[in-house]
Order: sequence, then structure tokens, then C-alpha cells
Amino acid sequence: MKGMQGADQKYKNLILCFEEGLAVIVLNRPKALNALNAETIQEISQALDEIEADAKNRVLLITGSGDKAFVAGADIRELKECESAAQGQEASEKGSQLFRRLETTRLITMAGVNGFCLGGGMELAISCDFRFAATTAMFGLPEVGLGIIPGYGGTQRLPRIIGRGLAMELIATGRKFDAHYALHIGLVNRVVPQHDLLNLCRQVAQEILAQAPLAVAAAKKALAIGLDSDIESGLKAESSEFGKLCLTKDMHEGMAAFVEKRQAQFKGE
Ligand code: CO8
Repeated sequence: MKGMQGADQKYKNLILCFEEGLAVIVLNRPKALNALNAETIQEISQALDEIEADAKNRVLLITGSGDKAFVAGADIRELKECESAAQGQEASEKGSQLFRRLETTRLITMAGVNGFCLGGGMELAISCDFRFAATTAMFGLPEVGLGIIPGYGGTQRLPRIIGRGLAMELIATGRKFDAHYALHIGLVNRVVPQHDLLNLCRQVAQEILAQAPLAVAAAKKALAIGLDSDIESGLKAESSEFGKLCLTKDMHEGMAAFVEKRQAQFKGE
């Protein structure tokens, strides 16, 4: 992929690159528009192991290779072979577990949606903390048109992001929609021309990487606890995380830097 350095050749269906604190997973099955087969699901999990193992990595960008697709869904040729309820449930659970891991990782995760973002691909994108899209991106959960439902968390996450009514309409119709509509309903944070997408993602990653690492991770944790429970539990989690941060060197550094009118040098301690 253009502009990506340090690409790792050990994966068959994705490219993994590291850029000083930012890890980039580029889904790369161009002949199938980057559709997610079981092997790709397994490789994303393996890539995540590799990324999480190094504390230096703090932001993860997931995007698709080429300019046509982010991910065009789960691999329909593979899904077609599903012959029992148990087999279908297992396939759904495997993907769901990975996407839940993506949602709860300490990394801040973003999807750079560079083209078709359908079915399991859209479910992958909404497992990330936030999304940016190219003007050419197309979204949708077309599963009901194939006789199935979103099986990687789409029925759970989409209503949490855009609300019940809109989510139900989009899931029940399977309708595809463009990047501007995705921006309008709050599914993506920003829409930019295709050639600016990676730069935008990198720029936002740099903004995040300039902040105190433990504080960013604590904010993600508190936000997730609140969204997955009631506001009282969320507020409790926020206060608890706040308290723990008062013990960090970075808090003292951040405040000293403000008083001394200089740039803070955070160490993640
Ligand atoms: N799976 C497998 N192959 C695919 C997929 C896919 N999802 N999408 C595209 N491809 C393949 C095509 O078959 C084609 O291959 P070939 O050249 O060998 O025939 C190649 O990619 C290029 O695709 P097209 O020729 O169709 O390209 P177009 O530009 O004409 O159309 C579209 C692009 C509109 C994206 C079209 O390819 C399409 O509609 N794709 C399917 C989209 C879709 O329905 N996605 C949802 C799949 S179901 C799902 O995601 C369920 C998730 C939950 C699963 C939980 C249990 C596991």
C-alpha cells in the first residue's frame, strides 16, 4: 500500500505495518474485495496479538487495500457451505469474539473506510472506536437479502451508535448508503477524498499519540463501562480511573508542563 513502510509479509490476507505508535492493518484480499474468510479472521486476531504485545503501539488503524473496498462482507462462498445451526453459530461467535476484542482493546481503534463497507465489513468498522470515510465509500448491512442477519455484532452495535429506529430500518431493508449519509447519521466522524483518507487517519493518530498514554486508555475504559451499563456504574468507573491517574508520573508531568509553558513529555508511567 502506498505510503506504508515496514510491511510484514507473514500474513496471507492482510498487511501489518508499524509507524511509531500507530499500527496499521490493511485487509488485503483484493480478488474478493477483502471479504472476511475464516483465515482472515484468524490472521486479524494474530495481528492483534502482535500489536498488543508491544506497549509502544497505542493506536490501531484498520483499512482495506486498493481503492475499491474496505471489506465487502463475510466471505459468501465460505458462508454458503454452512450446513448446520451449530456451524453457523460457531462461525458467528468466532468473528464476534474477535470484534469484541477489538472493541475492548487498550488501543484506540479507527477504521479508514476506503470503499465498500458491507455486512461483516461494516460490523468490523463499527467495532472500532470511530470511523473516517472516503467520499467513495459505500455502507450497508445487506444480510437479510441473503437470508441471514448481521452475525458479527451488527444488531447490537449499530443501534448503540445511530439509535434503534435508524438501525432497524437499515438492517431490515439491507439498503446500501453512501459516505455522506453515513456522516449525516453519525456513523462516521469525517468524510474526505480517497487520496486524503490515510493522511487524515495518521494526523488523528498523531494527536492521540501526543496525549498521556495511561489517560487515553483510562478514558476508553471509563467510556466503555458506562456505555455497557448504567450511568451510575459509568460515573463510578470514571472516578476510579481518575483516582488511579493521580498516581501517575504523567499527570505530574502534564501539569508541570502547563505551568512551565512547555510541551509535556509523557512516558506512559
Ligand atoms: N464474499 C466473497 N466474495 C466476494 C464478496 C463477499 N462478500 N464480495 C465480493 N466478492 C467477490 C466477487 O464474487 C467477485 O469475485 P469473482 O470476480 O471471482 O466473481 C469479486 O469479489 C469482485 O466483486 P464484483 O464483481 O461483484 O464487484 P462489483 O463491483 O460488481 O460489486 C459489490 C461490488 C457491490 C460489493 C458486490 O461484490 C457485492 O454485492 N458483494 C457482496 C456484498 C455483501 O452481500 N456482503 C455481505 C456478505 S454476508 C456478511 O457479511 C455476513 C456477516 C456476518 C457473518 C457471521 C457468520 C460468519
